[in-house]
Amino acid sequence: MRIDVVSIFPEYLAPLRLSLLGRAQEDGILELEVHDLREFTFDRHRTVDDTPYGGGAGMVMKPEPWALALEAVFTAHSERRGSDRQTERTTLGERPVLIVPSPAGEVFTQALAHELANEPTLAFACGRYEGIDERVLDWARERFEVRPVSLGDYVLNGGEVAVMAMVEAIARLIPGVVGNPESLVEESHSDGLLEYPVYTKPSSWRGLDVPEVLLSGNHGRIAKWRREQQLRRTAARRPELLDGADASQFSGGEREV
Ligand code: 6GU
Repeated sequence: MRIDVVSIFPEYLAPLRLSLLGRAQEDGILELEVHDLREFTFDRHRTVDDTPYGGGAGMVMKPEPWALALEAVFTAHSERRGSDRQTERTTLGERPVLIVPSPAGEVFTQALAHELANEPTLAFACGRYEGIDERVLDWARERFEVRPVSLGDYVLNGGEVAVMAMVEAIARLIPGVVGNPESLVEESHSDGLLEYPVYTKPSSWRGLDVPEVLLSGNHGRIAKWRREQQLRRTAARRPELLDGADASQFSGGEREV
């Protein structure tokens, strides 16, 4: 997968070169390019923002640098998707996806991460200040499938931290990025529920014991206990998730994976 990020703070994205994602880049599974929006300005002060029409607090990101930056990204993605098309990985006429991190976007979920992990290319446009001139999104829709996406109901200073979270959630679903694909199956949200609690050695630590069932070696009992823990934890912490979960999956018997 090819991922392009446009930001006025490219250094903010440096941690995406570490750990599993860093390895994926070395292995050629993931290609990550971070672009400095200011490279697409031509004035002495490399200006990327201006005052909002209609008044109000803060500054708004100017459209011109964004158009140039996104054109450069679009060209790279077209070439990539063109070569993918020959190997039938892309459907003709599909626009590349452009994610615009914003607290005013649709909420990022594991389901959306899975959907985006199937794309051959992804672009992210990191806004700062009060946001990007809305016309940039309208203009970009002619080339990209534009999706404003939020991490949740709170406000960050800009899109960079949100992009780190989204890129990590998406990239780890690409085959080969996480060493043991089994670990993707039993984690939180993979079946619509929170994951069960986990323990390791020693079996008794500072007077606290690992639940006896986990030491029993009885795989049926362990699976049942874990399923109950998932339901109990989800009911306590995120009851709204239970409405969407398929209850029949948890009514007994072996867990389906
Ligand atoms: Cl994606 N961006 C910003 N700036 N704030 C957020 C967010 C995104 N998601 C939650 N808060």
